[in-house]
Amino acid sequence: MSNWSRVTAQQIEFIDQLIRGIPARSIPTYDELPYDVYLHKHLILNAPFLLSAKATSSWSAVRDFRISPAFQTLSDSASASTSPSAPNPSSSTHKPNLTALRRYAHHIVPVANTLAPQFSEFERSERPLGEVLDLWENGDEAGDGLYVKDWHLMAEIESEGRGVEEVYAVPECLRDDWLNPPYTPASTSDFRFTYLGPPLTYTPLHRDVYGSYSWSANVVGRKVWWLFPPDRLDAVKDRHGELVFDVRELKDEGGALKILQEEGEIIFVPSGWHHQVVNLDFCISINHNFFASPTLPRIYHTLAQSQQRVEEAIADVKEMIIERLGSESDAWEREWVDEVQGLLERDAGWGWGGFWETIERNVKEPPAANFLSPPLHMRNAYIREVLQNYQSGREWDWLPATQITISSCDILSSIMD
Ligand SMILES: O=C(O)CCC(=O)C(=O)O
Repeated sequence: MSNWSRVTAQQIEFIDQLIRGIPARSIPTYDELPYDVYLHKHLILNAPFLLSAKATSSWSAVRDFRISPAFQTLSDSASASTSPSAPNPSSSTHKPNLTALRRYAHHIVPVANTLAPQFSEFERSERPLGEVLDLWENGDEAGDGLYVKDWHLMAEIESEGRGVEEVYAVPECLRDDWLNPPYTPASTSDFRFTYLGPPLTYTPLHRDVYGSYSWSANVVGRKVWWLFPPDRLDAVKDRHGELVFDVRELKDEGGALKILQEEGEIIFVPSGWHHQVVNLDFCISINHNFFASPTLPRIYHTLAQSQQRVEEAIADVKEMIIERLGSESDAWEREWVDEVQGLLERDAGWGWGGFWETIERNVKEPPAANFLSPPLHMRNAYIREVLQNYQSGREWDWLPATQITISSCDILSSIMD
C-alpha cells in the first residue's frame, strides 16, 4: 500500500473544501510568454503570473516522475480536468512514480516533518532519499507529513557528472537568472530546489532568500498558494508583530491572493512577496529562487535592512569596540564594519562582498542571450542605481574588496552602454 492511499476520507473532504474556497484565478496564465511581456508586465512591475502546463510538457521529469494514467486505478483517474479559472475539487492529477525517483535514493535530502511544527520551523532531519521513499511506498505511518524540501537535486546531478536535462529545462523567459549556474554566490551550492511530499504537507508563510523572485513548477500534483504583496503584511502579523506560521489560522486567511496551481503549471512569485503553500495531492515540484537586474534595487534594500537589523541586535558590541580602541582613530570603525559583515553573512546568507561579486560575474558572463535579458542600457541603469546608494554609505569606504569588484563592474557596464 502506498502512502497516498493513507489519505483519510476526512482529509479528502478537507482538501475539497480548501479548493472550493479558492476564487477564480485573477492573475494571467500564459501558454506563450514573450520576453518583452515578461519583462515589462512582471519583472519590472513585480507582478505574479502562471505559465500553463505547456511550459513543462517536454520535461524529462514530467515523463519519468508521473505514473501514466494507464497504470492508475479507475478511482484514481475518475474525474475530468478543469479550466484553470474555475477550480474543481476533483480535478485529476497523476500519481508520483516513486520507483523512478529511486535513481536518486542515495542522495541525502533535507526532510521537514510538517506534523511537528517547532516554533517558527518544522522538525528537520537529513536522510537518504531511499529511506523516505521506503516509508511512503510501504505506507508506513512514520512517512505521514514528511516533506522533502530544498533538495539540491540539480547540483547533485551535476556533481555526479551529468546534466540537468535528465530532469528539466528552464523556460526561455526565466533564463536571465543571476543566482544559479553559470554563477551562484559562494554562500551555497545553488538555489535550484526539488520538493516532494504527500497531500497536505506544506510550507509555512515566508519570504524568499535575499528578497529574490521565485518560480515553481508542479511536475506532479496541485498546490494552493497564498500570496501577500508587501503592503498587505500587517494582516498576517500576530499581536506581537510577528508573522504567523500558518495563515489558515487567520480570519479570511489574511486577505491573501489565493491561487490554485494545476499540475504542470509554473507560478512566478514576485520579489519580497510573502507566501504559503499547501500540497493538495502527492506533489513533486521544482523551483528556483532567482533575480535579474530589475530586482537589484529590491535585493539591495533587503540586504541594507538585514544589515540594519544586525547592527541593532549587536549595538552593545559597538560600544565595547569603541571602549577598547577609543573613538579618535578609525580603528574601531574598521573592526565594527568587519564584525557586522561577518554576522550579516551568517544571518542573511551573504554580505556586500557577495552582492557585488554576483553583479560582477553576471555582467561579465550574462546567463541569458540578449533577447532574453533586459536591454543593456536598462540593466546598467539598475546597476548604477544601487551603486549610487552604496557609494553614499559607510561600507564603500570601509570594504576595499568591494571597491575593487565594483570598479570592474562599473567600468564594464559603462563601456557596454
Ligand atoms: O512548494 C512549496 O512547498 C514551497 C515553494 C516556495 O515557497 C517557493 O517556490 O518559493
